[in-house]
Amino acid sequence: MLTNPLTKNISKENTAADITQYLDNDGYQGWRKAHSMVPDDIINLVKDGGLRGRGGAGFNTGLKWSFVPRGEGSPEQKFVVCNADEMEPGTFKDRLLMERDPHLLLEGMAIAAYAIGASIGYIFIRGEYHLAAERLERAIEEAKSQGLIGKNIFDSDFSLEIFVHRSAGNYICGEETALLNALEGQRAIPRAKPPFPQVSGLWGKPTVVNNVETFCNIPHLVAYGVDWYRGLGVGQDAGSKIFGVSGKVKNPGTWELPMGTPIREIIEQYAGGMRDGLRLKGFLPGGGSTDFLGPDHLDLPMDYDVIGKAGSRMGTGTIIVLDDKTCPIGLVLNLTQFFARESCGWCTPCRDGLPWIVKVLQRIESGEGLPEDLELLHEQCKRIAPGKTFCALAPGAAEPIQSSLKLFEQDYIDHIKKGCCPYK
Ligand code: L3W
Repeated sequence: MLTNPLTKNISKENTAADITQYLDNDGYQGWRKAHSMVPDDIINLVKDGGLRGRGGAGFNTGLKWSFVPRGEGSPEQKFVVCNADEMEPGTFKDRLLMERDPHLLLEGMAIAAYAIGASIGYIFIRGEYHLAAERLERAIEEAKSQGLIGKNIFDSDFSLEIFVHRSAGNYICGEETALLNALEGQRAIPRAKPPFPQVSGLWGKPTVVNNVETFCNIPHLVAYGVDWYRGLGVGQDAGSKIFGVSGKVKNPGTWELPMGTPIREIIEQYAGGMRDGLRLKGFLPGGGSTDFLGPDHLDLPMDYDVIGKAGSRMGTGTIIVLDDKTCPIGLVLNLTQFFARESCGWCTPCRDGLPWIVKVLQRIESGEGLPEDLELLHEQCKRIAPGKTFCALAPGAAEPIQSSLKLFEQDYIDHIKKGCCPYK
């Protein structure tokens, strides 16, 4: 039975699946099957499959779809939106899917649109992803020419148009409500939730926003069913996942593996372990806005709740490895500079708090830190904790800072005591 549904069309030889290759490899079978089903049954199937959002938060996808109002009195116009604004530091999994197998994403979006009754879909894609955008635009034309999207699909009264929208930039556009504002041509600032987009989203209409990889899980889940899908995972969570590793490992990259794959296996077996002469000092399990874990956590399975209980988040599942010859404060400074730059400026703790943290980290890194700076950093992290800001950007930025203060406290102290960066 198929174990790599996300990457089965991706190989070294196959640089991008066109529609002929895609159809020859059972492409659009999930969509054909879904179209013969009652929409509520599709939503229940996705819910029971246990698919959790792959954009970072891990919310149950079918549950999200079930919040869209249906039946009499519900708005006629609904939207399905793909969050393809992949900008999380260290994260490069959606790019692979869009560049190499664009029809898989379109098929997943078509099923989602049919399930919630949407007739328009948007792919909101990071501006720098030129190749992915071009391949998606080509794939949309191919799918239209085969009657798989467009008007009166499979001779039914269901029609669906999908558009690629290139982002003008900024990480905050990956926050789903800022993304919707950006799509509407407004300033990309987050909206208050509730109401959630499923009820009031694009132009105030019910809208489902899912990440690229989340949509890509849908076609095979529908085609092969809940038991098969759940069986793909080897831990608590269902399905497979594109995991990745960056940092000073021998073989950085991405691999489709079962949910629940142990971290050690991903880093040592797939990423080839640390480069010669280096030791693993810690790692961020799922992108730059997650808490550091240490070598003691290497045997944990990559499952959302397990990583959550260990004090971090699985996030995007793309691990950033820190070695013992790289300055942890330099790494944290680099990440914080990114988040400070990408803040939309809407709320004060994020707009002013992150640049302040950058200043403190800079002076510690350059050897001009003061003993009281550690307490100051702890305080600042509390001021951008969840609930203190308008969206998850600043609380996410705080995660590597606060965890580095715990795990690598001695490094901070050494910088301050020695008056220089001991790694240089
Ligand atoms: C209805 C409720 N819906 C939650 C939905 C919500 C959203 C999803 C997750 O992002 C991390 C952040 C970044 N009724 C609901 C509900 N939902 N409760 O579930 O929601 P939430 O609030 O847990 O997380 P979030 O603030 O959306 C949390 C990262 O995700 N992030 C995402 C970026 C993704 C991309 C991408 O896919 N390309 O850029 C943005 O901030 O790491 O820490 O859909 O509506 N009671």
